[in-house]
Amino acid sequence: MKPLLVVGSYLSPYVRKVLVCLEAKGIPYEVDHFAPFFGDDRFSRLSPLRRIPVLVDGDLELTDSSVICEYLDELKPEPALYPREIRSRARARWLEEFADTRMGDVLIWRYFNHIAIKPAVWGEKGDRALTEKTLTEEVPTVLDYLESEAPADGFKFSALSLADIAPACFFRTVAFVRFQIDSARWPKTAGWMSRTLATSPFQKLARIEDAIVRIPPREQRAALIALGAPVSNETYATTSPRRGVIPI
Ligand SMILES: N[C@@H](CCC(=O)N[C@@H](CS)C(=O)NCC(=O)O)C(=O)O
Repeated sequence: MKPLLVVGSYLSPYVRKVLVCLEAKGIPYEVDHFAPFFGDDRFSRLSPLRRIPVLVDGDLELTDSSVICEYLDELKPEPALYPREIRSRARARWLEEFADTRMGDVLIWRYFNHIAIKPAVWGEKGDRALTEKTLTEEVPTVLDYLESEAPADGFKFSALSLADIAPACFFRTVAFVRFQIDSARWPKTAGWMSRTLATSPFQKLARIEDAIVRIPPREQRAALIALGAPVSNETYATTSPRRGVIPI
């Protein structure tokens, strides 16, 4: 099987979702690693919203992590990453949507963006008042909701599924800026997420992520190659960043 191409950064929670699915299913892949802002003109055609991840499978080009994960689950059904039973399957999709929309907004755009992306990509200072407000007001509402959904042990729907993977992907990215779930206040969520992050797909990716997270974006590709990560020969990246399509 020719490796699929994943376009996007190893450090993105949405890209991680796709990579975890590929790893769990044992589907061969290569990664064109770059933050979305560095995409060239060809990237704008590949990803009309200039967002990552993109999956390229021959002449099929897909954007949006949920669309891609569903495609992968249909492409190689075992192990299933959405529950088979339709009510659980619908709930898993909801938890995935909650993670992508709400956790993306709170943890990535109103927190991680101001601590990591603005300085590293744009050379700008982040809004510290906003990150403080996010931590004290918004993050607890996210964690309260997850606590109401968290399983006391194991995974949300017995086997590992997108209901576990999607939220864990966001906590992994904010762990880069030292965010940790307060296990005294949200014990079930802390346990659920640490069990999910301890699974082998997450662990394998963590070794790669740890090797690049503290080095400048422009040096990360070379570091990945040195590490033996499955980096594509071709890239949709260029050297200077540009603003995205959707204002954030
Ligand atoms: N709903 C999309 C969201 C993807 C997304 O927002 N990706 C971020 C990277 S973490 C991105 O490309 N942002 C660039 C932008 O919004 O301009 C998905 O699930 O793939």
